[in-house]
Amino acid sequence: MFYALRRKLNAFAEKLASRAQQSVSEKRDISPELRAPTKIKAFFKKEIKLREADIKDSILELELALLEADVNEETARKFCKAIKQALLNRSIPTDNLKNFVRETIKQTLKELMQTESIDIIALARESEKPFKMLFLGPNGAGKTTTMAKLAHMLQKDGLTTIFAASDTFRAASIEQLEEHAKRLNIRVIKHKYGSDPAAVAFDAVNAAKASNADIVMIDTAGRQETNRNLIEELRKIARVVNPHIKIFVGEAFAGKNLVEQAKEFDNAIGIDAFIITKLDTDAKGGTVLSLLYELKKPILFVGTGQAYTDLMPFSLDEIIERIV
Ligand SMILES: Nc1nc2c(ncn2[C@@H]2O[C@H](COP(=O)(O)OP(=O)(O)O)[C@@H](O)[C@H]2O)c(=O)[nH]1
Ligand SMILES: [Mg+2]
Repeated sequence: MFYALRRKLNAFAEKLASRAQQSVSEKRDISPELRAPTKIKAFFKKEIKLREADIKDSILELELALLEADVNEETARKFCKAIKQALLNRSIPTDNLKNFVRETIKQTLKELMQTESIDIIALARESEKPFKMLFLGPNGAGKTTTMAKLAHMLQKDGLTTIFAASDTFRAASIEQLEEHAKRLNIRVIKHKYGSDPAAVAFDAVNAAKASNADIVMIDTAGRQETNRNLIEELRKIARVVNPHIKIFVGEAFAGKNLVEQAKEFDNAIGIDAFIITKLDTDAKGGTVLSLLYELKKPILFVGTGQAYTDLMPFSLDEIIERIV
């Protein structure tokens, strides 16, 4: 038993190390290549201003790095423009030029993606009971799994959850939720397949009130494409139970499509925050940057595997570090 666990841990550590190695070696070189006039100035002065020609190649490499990480084209171009301005308008210390440029790039990216932050555990604690969370997003993104992970996390904080099986559309969705619930000792409110998801959510809220549960998590169906019926369904749930927070769950590697879907959901229903799943896969995470920039909503957590404990706080620094 002990050795099996040790082996598992070692294998995991190796996997992490090889991924870190890979991402470092795969990074593009975004160092500036000083042209003659700037080079000469740099020789004599403590600080210099870069010229467009000095950073042309770095900016191109940066744009490629962003595109390779799945940042969408338009967003990548906007990022590069802002970074170019930041670099051209600044005095750069000549003894630390490469580092300074890299840090300026990272800092500018960070500023472009700044959002408010939400402490969901504190919110849930302070809220009137039950705190109602609506989960939405495309099919297979990880909504149901993420709900289970989050309920597990909140459980450790002493908060009790009730699940609403409001995905009454996809085959086996109710059983999947019940399976998680059984393992975590959580109550599920369900109706039959094909029934009204809003009625399930309504019942779950009442059940929570009756049993003094802290939180209701409402699972919903996703379709491959956003579809009018789905949007209407979600709107109805939102109208009937008036959730405190609407969380869009999306996969890290879904790319441009995900940003478009998130925008559609946001326009139709209003999204308050994101959870991004599958960051343990090969996805570099550029989708996250596009989402943050285009929708300006906080990312509550990221999913990093299939276990209940694979739900981590989001770190913008870490994502940027993967790319530049
Ligand atoms: N590797 C990995 N797989 C995940 C993660 N989150 C969810 N999954 C898997 O993605 C698949 C779809 O998840 P599910 O919760 O059913 O998605 P839903 O259709 O949005 O409810 C399942 O096999 C999950 O185990 C994650 O962070 N990492
Ligand atoms: Mg599901």
